[in-house]
Amino acid sequence: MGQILVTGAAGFIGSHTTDRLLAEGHTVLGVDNFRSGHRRNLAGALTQSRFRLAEADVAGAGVLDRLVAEFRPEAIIHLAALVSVQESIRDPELNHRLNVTATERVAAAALAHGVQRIVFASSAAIYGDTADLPIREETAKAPISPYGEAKLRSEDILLGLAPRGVTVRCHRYFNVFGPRQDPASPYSGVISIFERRYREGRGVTIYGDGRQTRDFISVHDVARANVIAAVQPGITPGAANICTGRATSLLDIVAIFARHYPQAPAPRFEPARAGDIIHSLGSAARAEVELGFTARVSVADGLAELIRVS
Ligand code: UD2
Repeated sequence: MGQILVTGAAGFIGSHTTDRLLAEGHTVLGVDNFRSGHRRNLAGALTQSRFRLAEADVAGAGVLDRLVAEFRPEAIIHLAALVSVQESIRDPELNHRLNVTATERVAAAALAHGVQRIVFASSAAIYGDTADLPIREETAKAPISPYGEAKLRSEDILLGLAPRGVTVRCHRYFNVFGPRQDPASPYSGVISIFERRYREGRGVTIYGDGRQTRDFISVHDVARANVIAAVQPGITPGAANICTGRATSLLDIVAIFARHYPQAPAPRFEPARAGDIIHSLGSAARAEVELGFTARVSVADGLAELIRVS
């Protein structure tokens, strides 16, 4: 069993990844500054002796270096980030610090202390708005936000470590959903917003005609992909989409919620948001070949679970 360091461990994806590592018997050092993560997400992890939590800013000079020197992980799963695309537009400097400088710290600490693997939270945002669907990894990279640019730059930094013996896997997540996703902002993931509104008996708002589609992937599948990339022997370095390869429309999502909440008010329709893309869909083929990873949780099952635990 391995020693794995998880940055952003108290976040949405980080906490599920931590839970899965612990369930598989690994020892985990979680690092989080609680900027967007929450201690409550680690309630289960904190009861386990194989888990330790460090409250620290991974972008800070020397911070990660000290933690890695002491913990000696075999792998780092780097999920700490500024996660809001809107915030990256408002504050590009903060975006750079949290999404690029932090990655540089991860790379430097890995090299200095012989970490064998890095798994990195990249994003479909590196592709920008492309009409060429499904999006394969070879598709041109044309990010349209500082967030997407920083994720692409971070991939380059980390994949550049290959000649120095570090196996890096970059995971380009599509639209991740599931328990612990924060519905607080209007720009939070649509499923987290809809779940809360249905639970509270309020109707949802659909921007556009509802026929827009996304490749929604359960956070449980994402956590499983992260763990495979961190611990499975014989993984080759590289980048792959982490997606389902299936398109689901907002009307499909609303229909599923309506089965669980038959009394809910009908959705309100408003004009599409400026800059909204109509369709996003990934090709899941490369992750299957390179990681042996295929998403297992259907949107219907994922929503049923989300509704049950929320
Ligand atoms: C992602 C980013 C977003 C922006 C966009 C660029 C997230 C959560 N969002 O948006 O910040 O960078 O990519 O392409 O990472 N919607 C509704 N009602 C609501 C909320 C959303 O109809 O209450 C729509 C929204 O207009 C969009 C769809 O739902 O058409 C999905 O929205 P999303 O923000 O969950 O995901 P996405 O991929 O559009």
